Amino acid sequence: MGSNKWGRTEVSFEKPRFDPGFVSALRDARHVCVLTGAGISAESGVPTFRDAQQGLWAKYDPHQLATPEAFEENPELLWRWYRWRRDLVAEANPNPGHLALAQLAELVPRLTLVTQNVDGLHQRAGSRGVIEFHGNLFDDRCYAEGCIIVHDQQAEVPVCPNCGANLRPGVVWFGEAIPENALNESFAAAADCDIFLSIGTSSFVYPAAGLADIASENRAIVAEINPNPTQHAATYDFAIAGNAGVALPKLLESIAT
Ligand code: BV8
Repeated sequence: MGSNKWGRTEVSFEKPRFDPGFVSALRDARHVCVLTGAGISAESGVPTFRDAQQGLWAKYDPHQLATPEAFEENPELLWRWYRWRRDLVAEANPNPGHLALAQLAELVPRLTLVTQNVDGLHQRAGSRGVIEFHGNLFDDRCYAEGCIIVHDQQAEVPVCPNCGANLRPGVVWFGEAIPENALNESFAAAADCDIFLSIGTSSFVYPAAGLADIASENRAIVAEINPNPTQHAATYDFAIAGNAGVALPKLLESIAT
């Protein structure tokens, strides 16, 4: 791990210890920008993208499935996959990591929460104004018009009542553009923040993974929380090696004292 002006912050599961410089910077921050990935929902029982898919989905690579090409080729298969994920997420609950981020928003002047996750668990934890960079698992959209459609169809592949095209889950697939508002708001927050916290993401998927670079180029302190340090850990100001559900509540305790 590289050295940096603050030193390295290692969090053990037993006695998480944060660098005092990090704690005071967070306590004094004017604007904190947080990016979360699948890892923050792992302790809620929602498998991450890198975790092996479960059961009958084990033989599928999500990076191949989450594409418009896969949907056009086999909409029935895609709908089975997304319904399986919806059922799994519906059984899940926000964990202490989600709850800590909702509390952090009350402790700092401004917090922007950008999530790559589509599970809605941040909102269920009480976070407001969540920027869903990759859409939401529970929205249905017309494949042709793009608009959200509320319906009660039970068909294997529901169709748009306006134009008859297939409906699709309201998520952003690989090769698709990020919703413009989400992109612009996230880029602006990353450029404005004093501290950028990257939590539970392998930082492989762009443009989400580029937010940390924007923050760093604008002189923000950049930190990650991940039990498995990412390929960026050595260049970040801090790399907190721990599970979000353990480290985030302890971090809140540190700044509240
Ligand atoms: C776009 C919704 C252009 C769907 C998702 C080469 C270089 C750069 C970019 C590209 C490239 N080739 C292709 C691209 C572009 C591509 C991309 O980045 N590909 C990657 C694979 C290289 N990106 C795109 O296509 C994006 N769009 O570029 O558009 C464009 C512009 C204009 C017009 C047209 C097009 C769109 C990407 C969005 C894809 N959709 N999700 C769905 O969910 O079904 S992405 C999906 O994968 C997830 O949403 C998530 O964002 C991502 C997985 O990332 P993570 O969240 O990081 O999850 P992962 O499993 O990888 O890691 C989990 C981490 O948690 C691990 O590090 C683990 O250690 C940690 N962890 C585990 N437990 C815990 C924990 N951490 C904390 N606590 C714990 N307890």
